[in-house]
Amino acid sequence: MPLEEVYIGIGSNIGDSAVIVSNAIERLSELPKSELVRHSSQYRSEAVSDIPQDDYINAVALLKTSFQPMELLLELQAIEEAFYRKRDPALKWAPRTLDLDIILFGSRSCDDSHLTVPHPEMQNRLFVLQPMFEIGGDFYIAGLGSLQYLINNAPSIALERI
Ligand code: A4P
Ligand code: MG
Repeated sequence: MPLEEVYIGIGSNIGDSAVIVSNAIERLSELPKSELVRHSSQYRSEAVSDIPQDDYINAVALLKTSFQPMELLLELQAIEEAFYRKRDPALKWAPRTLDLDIILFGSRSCDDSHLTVPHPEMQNRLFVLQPMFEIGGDFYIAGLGSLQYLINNAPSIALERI
C-alpha cells in the first residue's frame, strides 16, 4: 500500500495547550500504518470565532500513512477524545482542548458529509499555512495555488511563533 503525505492541523485553547499540542504530536507518531515525518513549531494567535475565548496554540504535523482518509479521521477523533474533547454541534468554533484537522491528504480532493479535503478554511488561516510552510516549504496545491501565494493572500492576523 503506498504511503500518502498528510498535513494535520493541531489546535488547542483549553488547558495547558502547549503541552497538549506536544502530547498530541507524540500520539500521532505512535499511530499504526503511519510515520511522522516532521512537525512545526508552535504558534499562538487569537481565536477566529464569534465566541469570545482564549488564544489558540497551533501546529502542523506531516504524516505518511497508508490509512484511507476516513480511517485516519477516526484515528484523529479517538486522539481528540483521549484529550477530553467536548463537542456541542450547536456552537460553531467553540473552544477546545484539542482539534485535529486533516488539511491535505496527498493530492486527494473530497467533499462529503464527513470529510472535506483540502480543509475548506485552510486558505483563510495563517495559523495553518505558516506552519505548513515551515515544514514543507513552498509547493503547489491543486485548485488553490502555491502555499506562498496563499500565505500572501490570507487574512492578516498576529501570529507569534513560540
Ligand atoms: N470534517 C470535515 N472535513 C474535515 C477535515 N478535513 N478534518 C468533519 C477534520 N474533520 C473534518 O468537526 C466537525 C466535523 O467536521 C467532524 O465530525 C468531521 O466529520 P469537529 O472537530 O467536531 O468540530 P470543529 O472543529 O469545531 O468544526 P470545524 O468547522 O471543522 O472547525 P475548524 O475548522 O476546526 O475550526 N482560531 C485559531 N486561532 N486557531 C484554531 O485552531 N480553530 C477553529 C476551529 C476556529 N478558530 C480557530 C481555530
Ligand atoms: Mg476540527
